[in-house]
Amino acid sequence: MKANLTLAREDIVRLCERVEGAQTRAYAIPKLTDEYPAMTIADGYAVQSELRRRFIAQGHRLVGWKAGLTSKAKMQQMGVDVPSIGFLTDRMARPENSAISTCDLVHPRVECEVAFVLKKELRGPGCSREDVLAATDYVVPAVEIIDSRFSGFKFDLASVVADNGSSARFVAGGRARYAEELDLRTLGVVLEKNGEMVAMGASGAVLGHPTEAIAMLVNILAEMDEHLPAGSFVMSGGITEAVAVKPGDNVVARFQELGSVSMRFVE
Ligand code: OOG
Ligand code: MG
Repeated sequence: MKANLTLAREDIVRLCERVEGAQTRAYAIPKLTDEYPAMTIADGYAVQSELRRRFIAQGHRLVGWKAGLTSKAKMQQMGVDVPSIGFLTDRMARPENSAISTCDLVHPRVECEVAFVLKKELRGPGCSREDVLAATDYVVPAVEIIDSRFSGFKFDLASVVADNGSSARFVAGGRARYAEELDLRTLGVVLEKNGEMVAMGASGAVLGHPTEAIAMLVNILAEMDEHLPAGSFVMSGGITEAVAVKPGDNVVARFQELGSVSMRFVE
C-alpha cells in the first residue's frame, strides 16, 4: 500500500487536520481530490491512519473496524465500485433505543449491517471466509449512522477513505447469535423510518456473504501491518442503500433471526 503514496507527509497531516476539523465540528468540506486530483487510495488510508493515531492520542479507544461499500446498493448509491474500511472508536457507539443528537453531524444517513464480534484475532494476508467464521464469537444486528464530511455526500474512494469511510455513530443491539446457527446469506432485513418501510434487503447482498467483507477488511489491514485482535467489533457494510435522517425521526431495523435495533434522532 505504501508504494502507491503520492502525498508528502506534510500534505497527509494537512488533510488529516482538515478532515478532523470537519468531523469534530460537523461542517462540510470539498472532497480532497479537488485539491489533490492524483490522490490514491493508499493516500486516503495514510490520512485515515493519521486520524486514528490522533484520536487515540486524545484518549479515544479503538473498539473495532467497519467494511463499507460492500453491497451493490451502496456502490450504486455512492458511485464507487471498490469496498473500503474504516475504524470505530468508543466515542462513536450509542446505546440501543437512545436519542441520537444530529447537531454534531452534517447530513446523517442510516444503514443496516451485520456485525461480528471476534473470539480470536484475525490476520491477513490470505484471510478467508472460513477463517472469519472460525474466529467469530457471535454476530449482532447493527445500524450504522454514516455522515460524509464532503459537500452533498459526494466523493470518490480516496476522499471517503481519508474521511474514515464516513464513520460517525453506530448502534448494535437485537439478539446476539452464533454464526454457525444462521445462514448469513439469506437473512432478511427491513429498515423502517417513522413506521414506514424505507429499505429492505438480504444479508447476502454484502459480497455474497458478509464474512467475505470481514475477510476483505482483514486483508486490507494486513497491507497496513494491522490486524483484528480478539474482542474486535466489526461491521460488514450496509445491506441496503443508506437513508437520510433528521431530528424527530424514529428508526427501527428489523433483522430476521437477529431481532431489531431502534433509535430516534433529536436536534
Ligand atoms: C461510505 C461508507 C460506506 C457502508 O456500509 O457501505 C459504508 C459512504 O457511503 O458514505 O459504511
Ligand atoms: Mg456502513
